[in-house]
Formats: sequence, C-alpha cells, structure tokens
Amino acid sequence: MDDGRDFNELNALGYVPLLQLDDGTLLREGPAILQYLADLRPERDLAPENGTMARYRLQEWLNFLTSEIHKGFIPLLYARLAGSYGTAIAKPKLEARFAWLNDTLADRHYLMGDAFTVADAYLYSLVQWGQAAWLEPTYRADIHYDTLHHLKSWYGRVRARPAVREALDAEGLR
Ligand SMILES: N[C@@H](CCC(=O)N[C@@H](CS)C(=O)NCC(=O)O)C(=O)O
Repeated sequence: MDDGRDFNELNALGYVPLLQLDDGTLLREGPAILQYLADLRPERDLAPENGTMARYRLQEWLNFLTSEIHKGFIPLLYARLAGSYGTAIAKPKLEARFAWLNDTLADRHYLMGDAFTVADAYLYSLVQWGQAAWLEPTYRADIHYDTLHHLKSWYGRVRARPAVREALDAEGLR
C-alpha cells in the first residue's frame, strides 16, 4: 500500500476493492461497497430504497456485473496462463454478454431505467476494461462499439455526467 503496509494485512484475501471507514471498519466486495456508498447519500438516488423490488433489481444487476462480467475478464488478464480457455471460452462469453447488455439498453437510458444508479457506475469501468490498451490485442474482449449502438450511447450519457467527469479528472483519466 502507499504507506508501505502489506495489503494482505487488511484483506487476507488479497484483492480489491476494499473500503476502510474512518472508524476502521472494513467492507469487502464491490456490490456491497457500492450499495453502502449509495446509501450514504440517499438524496442522490443512486440506489432504490431497501426492501423494495427495485432494490432487488439493483442487486440483480450488481451480481450480474460482478460474477458474469467482472470475473469474466479475469482469464483475459492472465491470458497466457489461461491459454485457450481465455480465448475460446471467456472472451466469447464476454462478447455475448456485452451484446445482451446492448440489446437491454435499447429501450432505456440506464440499466435500471430512467435513473442512473451505482450499477451504471460499475458497468462504466467494466466497459473500459473491454478496450483496455494494457491487454494484449489477442486477449482483448472485442467490444465493437460501432455495432453496439445502444451501449455506445449509454456510455456517452454516463461519461457526460458532471460527477463522472469530475471523477475522471481527479484520477487523470480524461
Ligand atoms: N468479487 C470481487 C472481485 C474482485 C476482483 O476480482 N478483484 C481483482 C481486481 S479487478 C483483484 O484484486 N484480483 C487480485 C486477486 O484475486 O488476487 C469484488 O468485486 O469485490
């Protein structure tokens, strides 16, 4: 970590993301962290109210993104070790799921409908992985925006949001 400590001391599982609160409480797993952050600022409507069907729909999206998209990229990150599993299985699965996402976005502005939620924030970073220059070309998931029009429009809408622009600037990603 930046301060020289071993990250494994904080998360024995060794992976990110991990959120540490001011009182030292640690929270693991992207979907839990995203809902925690959304619930800190209910007035921003980044997650539907707990206990509603819409909240379960959000959890459905977050679990899909983490298990079917996020983890789907892992064999491509370790492409040489994954060998043909990466190119013959993981990559086509990702491409099919991005095509399904494209179709799903045909009739809505955001994943949950009219409202931007933390699921869109999660998908935004995963879409960027699809084009990541740090992946060798053979192992990149070929997410062809020229054919995935709805996903491309959604990406533009998310990217144009003031808070997203602010975050990209803060991270030096624009
Ligand atoms: N389900 C986990 C997935 C986390 C995950 O795959 N993290 C990757 C980075 S994208 C990682 O840190 N991998 C290192 C490792 O597994 O040792 C979550 O969303 O919290």
